[in-house]
This record gives sequence, structure tokens and C-alpha cells, in this order.
Amino acid sequence: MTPRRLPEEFLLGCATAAHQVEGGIDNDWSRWVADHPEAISGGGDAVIAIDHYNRYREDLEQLGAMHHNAHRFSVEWARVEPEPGTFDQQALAHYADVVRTCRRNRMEPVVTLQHFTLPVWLSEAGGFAATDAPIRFARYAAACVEALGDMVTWWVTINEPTVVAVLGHLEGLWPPGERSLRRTLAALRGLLRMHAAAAQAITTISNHHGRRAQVSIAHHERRLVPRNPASPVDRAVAKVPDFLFNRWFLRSCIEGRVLGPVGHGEVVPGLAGSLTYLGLNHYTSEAVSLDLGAPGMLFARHEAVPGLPLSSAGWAIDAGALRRALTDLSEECGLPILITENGVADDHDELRPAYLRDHLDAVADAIDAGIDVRGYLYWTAWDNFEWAEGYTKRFGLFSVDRETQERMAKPSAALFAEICRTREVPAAT
Ligand code: IFM
Repeated sequence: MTPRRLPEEFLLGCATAAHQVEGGIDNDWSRWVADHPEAISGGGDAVIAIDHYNRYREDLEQLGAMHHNAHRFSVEWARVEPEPGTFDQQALAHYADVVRTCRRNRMEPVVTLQHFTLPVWLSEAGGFAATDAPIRFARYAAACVEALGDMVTWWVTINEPTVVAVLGHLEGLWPPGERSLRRTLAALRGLLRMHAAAAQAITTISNHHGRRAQVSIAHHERRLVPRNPASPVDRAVAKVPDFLFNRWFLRSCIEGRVLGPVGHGEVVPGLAGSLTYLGLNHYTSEAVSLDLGAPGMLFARHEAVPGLPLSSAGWAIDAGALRRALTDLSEECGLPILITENGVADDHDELRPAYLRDHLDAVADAIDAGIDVRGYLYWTAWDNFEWAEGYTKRFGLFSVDRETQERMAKPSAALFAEICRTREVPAAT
């Protein structure tokens, strides 16, 4: 097997999110963790996280030195707008400097506006379902684009809208800790309107800056396959959650309407055409079978696809699923794709080298088949605060000593640096 070459202009780098790395943030998540320490495996919090807010210059220099030519990060809404309508110019100046630091280190910035967290004032007012959430989000987006938009082309409005709705409102594992189908559907409708409003703000203000913005959500695709493909019951049980989780948001964006079963086809202003590319977060696939005891989960039991190796998070490692996702999503959406996240939780960096090779090989296959894939951002640069999993799941290319905050490159960091330098993916395993 010979190495595969990635295009010269292909974006290669890492993705991060403010709450997971920065420290010093007061938002719905920090309040939730303070009130529910038992909800976090290992009891960690993100009060200091990995102190990236103070260390971003050295951190980004290190990634640039490892030949990354792109970097995804998120702006923290609660920092930028600590009170409704009051924008903190120092916080905006900080993020403008993060963008400049990316550029100085030859990395294309990919900027996310909402990555799971909300300012406390909005979560207390109803969160995603609050009537004024779309207008508030558009104003915050406008403030960010005013501050950064002359230096940024790639925007992500909302990270994994279906994940945040399901984990916070249906499964109750994340703030606000609800278990209600009605609230989940309301959150999903709100997220769709928030995305549409922010996309309009980004496009309009970027045009004033003379930049043609690229706008998307970061869509989490976790293909749900029947556990027993020969069983009509498993097939039927997999179909509905697969549509809701993997297609409903995207198709609604493409059609410009709140599709059923979440809505009744209502047109949302600014939604049609709001995606200029597709941001894809892809990790794994899941097997689904009938579970009569799980009405809240639409009678579906979810588990790792039998026979595949598992990551330390218990997720099946399935590079073929990424290959299929790229093919299907490109056909269905007709948009260029940027892989905004792909990665593996791996305690000892034993699985990661093969994971990287196999997943980048799948990307190279897709490009060879004519699919317009613009880049690949590994999740994530540094081991960090993994939401309800605390610090127990390690996705990073670097480990971090949380006493001294020292960053230590794992062997896979060097492998990824070599791929970034040569644009060649070593032969898959
Ligand atoms: O850490 C998360 C990230 O915030 C969103 N996508 C999945 C990652 C791994 O669980």
C-alpha cells in the first residue's frame, strides 16, 4: 500500500471549544457543575480547565510549529455578552487576538459561535426555546463578526444542535437537566431559528467586510444501523431516531422549513440557503434494537456495533462509517464538507495512530471519488474537560498536567504533524 496524498490547499488541524479548555467562565455549564458535581465522572470541573485563555499564544504557536494549517475554536457567548445587550469589548479583543495568532502561525481560523454553553441570563430565560433566543443570538453573532469578520471566512453557528437538545432536554445529563420530549422539540425548533438568524448576520456583515463567509452548523453524524439488519423490527426501530438525529436539522436547513415531526413545515426566514458548506463531526456508528422498556428513547436500545474495536469511551471505531457519511451527506446536501471534528478517546495513545491513518484514508477515498472535502480537524489538541465525562476521556494529541499545566505531545501528535507537513497519509492498517 502506498501513502495517499491530500490536496495542497486541504485544511488540517485541530478543533477545540471554549468551555472545555479556557477556564474562568461563568455560564450555564459552570453553574450546573457547581450544583451537580455528581453529574460529572471523576468529579472534575472547568473552573481552570487547561487555562487556554491565558496560554493561547504558546498553545497556538505549538500547533503552527507542527504544520497545522487550520484551527477551530469557539467564542464564549457568556464572556462576550455577560449581561443581555452589554458586550464586553475586552473579551471581543481577546478573540480577535486568538484569530490573529492563528493567522500569524499560518492557521486558517474556523470560528464557532455556540458550542454547548449559554450565558446564565439566557438559560434562566428559557434557553434555546426562549422566544427572543434567535434575535439575541443574531446580535451576539453580529458583535463577533464586527470584531473578527475581516479576518475570518469559516464560521460555525452552532455545534451539534441535536446533541445539545437531546442531552440537555431529553436525557437530562447536561444542563438544564430536563427529561421532556416536549422541551426537546421546543429546543430543536429554537436552535433552528437561532442558526438561521445568526447565519443572516454573519453573511451580511462579512459582505460589508468584503469577505464571502462560509457558514454551517457542526452536524454530529452518528449513523444508527439496525443491530440485526435482517430484522424488520430493528430496521423500523432504527429509522426514526436515525432521521431525527442525523437528518432532521440538515434537511430543515436545506428546505428552509421546520420539518415534521418536530414542526409542521413552517417557513423560517433566512433558513433556506443558510448552509454554504457542511461542518461534519464524526466519531462512530451505533447499533439499534427494540427496547420495550425505553419509551423515552423511542423504544430503541443503542449500543456499539458488534465486532468493531472500542475506544476508551466505549465507542465503536468505524472508519468505514466516515467514508459512508461523506458519500451520503455530499449526495444529500450537495455542499462542500469540512470535517469539523473527528477523534478518539484513548487513555494510552495506543489506538489513535491507527485511528488517524484509517480515518484520513477514508477521507482520501472520498476525495478520490470526487467528493468535495475541504479539510479535516482532529478533536482535539489537548486532553480537556469532556462535559459529563469530566477529565476521564482523553481525546487530545497532547496530555496536560493539570497541576503545572504542562502540555506533553503524545506519539500521535508527531504522526499528525508529519501528515500535516507532507500531506501524505501513511498506508492504512
Ligand atoms: O468533546 C466533544 C465536543 O465538545 C463535541 N463533539 C464531540 C466531542 C467528543 O465527545
